[in-house]
Amino acid sequence: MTEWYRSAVVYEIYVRSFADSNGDGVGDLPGIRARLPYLRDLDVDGIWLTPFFPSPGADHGYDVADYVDVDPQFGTLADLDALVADAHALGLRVTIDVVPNHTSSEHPWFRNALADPAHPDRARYVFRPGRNGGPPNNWDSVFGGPAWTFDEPSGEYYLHLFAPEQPDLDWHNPQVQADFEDILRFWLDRGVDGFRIDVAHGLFKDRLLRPDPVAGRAARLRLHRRDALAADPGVLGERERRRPAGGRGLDARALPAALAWRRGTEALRCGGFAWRESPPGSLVFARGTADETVVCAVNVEAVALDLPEGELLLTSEAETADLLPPNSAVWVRLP
Ligand SMILES: [Ca+2]
Repeated sequence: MTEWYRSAVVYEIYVRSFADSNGDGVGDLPGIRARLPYLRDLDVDGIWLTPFFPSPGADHGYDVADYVDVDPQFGTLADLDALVADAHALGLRVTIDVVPNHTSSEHPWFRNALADPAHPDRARYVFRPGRNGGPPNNWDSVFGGPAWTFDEPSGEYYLHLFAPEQPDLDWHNPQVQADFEDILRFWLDRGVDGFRIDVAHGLFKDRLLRPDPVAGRAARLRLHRRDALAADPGVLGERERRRPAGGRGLDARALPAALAWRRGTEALRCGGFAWRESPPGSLVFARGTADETVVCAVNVEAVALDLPEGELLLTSEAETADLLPPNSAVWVRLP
């Protein structure tokens, strides 16, 4: 298998809004398919489709009720097959979201788990008795509040790192691991080239569910992760494209130039990755080869920071001088 994804520029498509083929006001798979030539002309290597699976929509499709089907508002499995075939004919890879940290509370597994505490599907989730009249531990939901919801009929709590409608799966359970092997195989057999794994960093919880010594950490981690994502040029281009004309930073006309810059920078195509020391409120990482090192600095705080020394390659702010403005990012080639 080739490791095409290591240097690929992937265009994220939010399925609901990208292109509506039938005029019902909701983006859909046939709409994306019709615009594949436009995406090829942007010179990207592939696309990433956000979740299009049947879902009640508690978290924009990141609450999946059926992992191996297409939500009717977005199309059908046949539409997906046609999209993949056309993309491949144009030389575009197709990656799709897989959401393995949690299911929808409407997934049949969770319905079974709630309906009967003795049902084997209950072991796919994390149900625990409370402690001292409260939840099993002090973990917070990324969306705010406790990461536990009380299931009154059984007298136990269930874990959800996100919304209560997104119960977490127990990845220590081999059945869950086998379930997702089957799900990945289903889509690979349909020709999908790869997956973007949602919440990949959070699948395996501490088996002992020990308390977090830093209360409230989940919400802060999320804030920083979002800003770090925006620091990647491939993502930055898409983010900036959505800004209205006349807004600050890059716009659609700058995207091909940003992609060309990325392809021409050896350190970004095949360099290693390392975090660097950085002041509080900032993130700095480097990618480099023996000949070249580029550094990305992200300022997530409200104060301006000194720019790294070197040649300024790309910035999210037009006015960057010697300081990195609040809520901005730069790429710098080190001398
Ligand atoms: Ca539509």
